[in-house]
This record gives sequence, C-alpha cells and structure tokens, in this order.
Amino acid sequence: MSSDIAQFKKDSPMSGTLRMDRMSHIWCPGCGIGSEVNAFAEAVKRSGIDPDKLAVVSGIGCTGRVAGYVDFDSIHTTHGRAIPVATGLKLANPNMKVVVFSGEGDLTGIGGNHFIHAARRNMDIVVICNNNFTYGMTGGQVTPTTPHSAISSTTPFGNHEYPFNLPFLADAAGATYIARWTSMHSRNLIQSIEEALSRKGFSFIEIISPCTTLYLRRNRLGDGVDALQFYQESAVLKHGADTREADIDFQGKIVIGKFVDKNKPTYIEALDNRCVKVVGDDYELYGKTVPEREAEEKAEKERVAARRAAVMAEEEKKAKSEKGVTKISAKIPVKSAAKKTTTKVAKKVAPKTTAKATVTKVKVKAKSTAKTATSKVKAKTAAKTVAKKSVAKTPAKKTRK
Ligand SMILES: Cc1ncc(C[n+]2csc(CCOP(=O)(O)OP(=O)(O)O)c2C)c(N)n1
Ligand code: SF4
Ligand SMILES: [Mg+2]
Repeated sequence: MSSDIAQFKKDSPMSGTLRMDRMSHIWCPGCGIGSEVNAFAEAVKRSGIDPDKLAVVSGIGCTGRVAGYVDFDSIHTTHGRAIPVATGLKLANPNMKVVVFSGEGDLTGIGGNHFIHAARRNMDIVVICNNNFTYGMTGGQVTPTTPHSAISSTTPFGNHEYPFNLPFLADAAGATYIARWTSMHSRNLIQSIEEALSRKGFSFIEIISPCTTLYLRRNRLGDGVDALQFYQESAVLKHGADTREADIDFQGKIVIGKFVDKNKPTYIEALDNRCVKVVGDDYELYGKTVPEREAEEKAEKERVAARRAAVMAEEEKKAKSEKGVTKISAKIPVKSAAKKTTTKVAKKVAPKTTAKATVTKVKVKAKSTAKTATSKVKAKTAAKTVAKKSVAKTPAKKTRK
C-alpha cells in the first residue's frame, strides 16, 4: 500500500508542488478550490521560484485547507490572521516569496482590517482569494461578498446587505496589482499568478469560485459544471477596467481581467528610503546595507530567470510532442470513418462495369453520412445544453424575484 502511494506520488505531474500523499483531498465534487490549487502549483512550477524560498499561508475555512496540500513550507493559521502571519514571515525573511491563499470570509470578513492595511503598506506578498460568496466550511452563512438577494443559511429570504467589490476595496486601500478570474479561467489564472509571483508589492488575485454544496445548492444554481458554464457565459474580459465598475450582482456579469498593475515602493523599500534619508548610506537592515541587499536580490532574480527558462524549454518540448499526437488523433477519426464506409460499401456494391460510377456515388453518400452524424451529435449536445440550462436556471429565477 505504501509503495503504491510512493509510486502515485512519483508519477504525478504535480509532485514537488502538491503533497500527493495527502490525496484524496477534502473538497466537495465540483468545488472550485481544487482547480485553483492546480493552477497555483502550475504557476509556481513555471515561475522558476526556488520551492525552498516559497511559503504559503492560509487562514481557516475550506480554502484554508490549501496550506495542507502544497509541498512548500506552509502555515494553516487562525481565522482571519493569514495576512499578519504572512507579513511577519516576510519581515523576518525578506528573501522568501510569501503567498496567502484563503477564502473571502477569512480575508475580508474577520481579516478585513489586516487586508486593507497590508494593501495600504504595499506589503510584498501575493494574496489569492477564493471568493465563493459563502462561509463554506461552517455551513454557508452570508459573507462580505455574498451578492445582494442571494440566499444563505443566515439570509434565508435573500441577502439584504450590500456586498464588497473586492478589486475596488484592494484598489482603494493601495494594492499595486489586482486581477480577477473565475475558477474556469485556468490559463489566465496560471499566467496571473505567475506574474504576481514575479513582481514586488501587494498583489491581489480574486477567483470567483463555486461552492457547490452550499451556495449553488441553496440558490438552486445547479452543479459545478453549470457554474463553469455560467462563468463562461457571463464573464466579461476587461483588462484595466475601472475597479469601481467591478461589482457582482446575483447571477449577473462578472468583469474579469487584470485591473491594476503599478509600481510603488514596497513596505521594506519605503522603510529603507526613509532610514537612508535620516541615517545615511551606512544604514543597515538585516545586517546589510541597501546596496548589499539589492545585489543579493539581483542575483536571486537571475537564478529565478534561469530556472524559469529551463522549465519553459521543457514545457515547450513536451507541448510540441503532445501537439503532434493530438494532431494525428484529431484527424484520424473523421477521415478513417469516411474512408472505412466508402471501402466497405464500394466492395459490396460495385460489380465490374459500373464500378467507377458507383464508387463515386457511394463516396458522396459516405461523406454526407459522416456529416449528418456529426451534425446529429452537435444537435444532441446543443439540445442537452439547452435542457440543462433551463433546468438549472428556471427555478432559480422563480425563487429570486
Ligand atoms: C475566530 C474564529 N471565528 C470563527 C470561526 C469559524 N469559521 C471557521 S471557517 C469560517 C468561514 C470560512 O469562510 P471563508 O473564508 O469564506 O472560506 P470557505 O470555507 O468559504 O472557503 C468560520 C466563520 C473560527 N474558526 N475562528
Ligand atoms: S463546502 Fe463549498 S467551499 Fe467547502 S469544499 Fe464543499 S463546495 Fe468547496
Ligand atoms: Mg468563502
């Protein structure tokens, strides 16, 4: 048994970033947290960051469990205190990349005060917020982001509170990088996390995500697949959007994209600037002068860039070989199916004299049969989708108004 686990761990592409020995995880089927963690692990892999110089901090909640599944140094701290713990880590060891991965309740409810002050100080940490509009772990209570009119265990008649627009909150507080995606936008999310990991300052990434068991079920919004379909239909990509316009209404449009990306001194840089002004160039923090620390930082940046280039080269090589395989397998079914039918029927029907004409006719027939089959499948899928949509949406609309 233990050797099976060892083999599973060895074979997994996520080994080295996720603790495969701790699988299966606790998250419900269809919950968005799993794909987000995968995106995070992929982004770390691609970033070239030395895993020994990365720490993940989570608070309490379903999302808070992320800290237990990553194969880096991590802390599963108390509810709402992920940001202060991350701040302490960063100040104690500024060479560490510190990432907070937590729920919206943890970060902006009980931890709201820490959130705004870390953003205000431009603390050099990455904050990834899984926003599922609910306190998932404790039974689906209303949170600071639950859309107006949505049902939760504490708002059975619909939420009467006005929700936070998190990108706007982060922007107003001073965050220097702000992006929003949904758990369906894996590729954007990977890129965005990678970008946040490579920069300095308070980076905030919000991920809109389905809590299937509590939020979706209670609001009659279907299952995890319905949520992904909804995200696909209602997400509006708007890089650089005014964060004031990124509100989320119940089942309304979701503005996604990178909204803010600006430079300003981080907390430690601002401290340096101030102290150098007062003390002069001999000023030391962590036993080093500012130029000494800057030289160290530059050397580390070069090491990360080299590691990243190696990872990307490996990925490209893999993608090239996979592309070849996909190309062949994508082409084979259509062509071989048509060819097979033609050969079979031609052999059966074609006697000696009319052979040429019959074969041509049959070829046309075979082609159109293949076409009809494809359109039949398409029509079936479309009908299924429509049926599913109406089942998922109609009751929700009825109860909503
Ligand atoms: C000080 C304190 N207050 C309340 C709780 C109960 N509690 C645990 S998790 C949680 C909600 C977490 O919600 P969120 O951060 O949105 O994470 P999710 O479960 O939705 O991923 C609450 C209220 C606690 N553990 N500690
Ligand atoms: S309760 Fe909700 S947030 Fe928690 S694991 Fe289940 S689906 Fe995810
Ligand atoms: Mg939540």
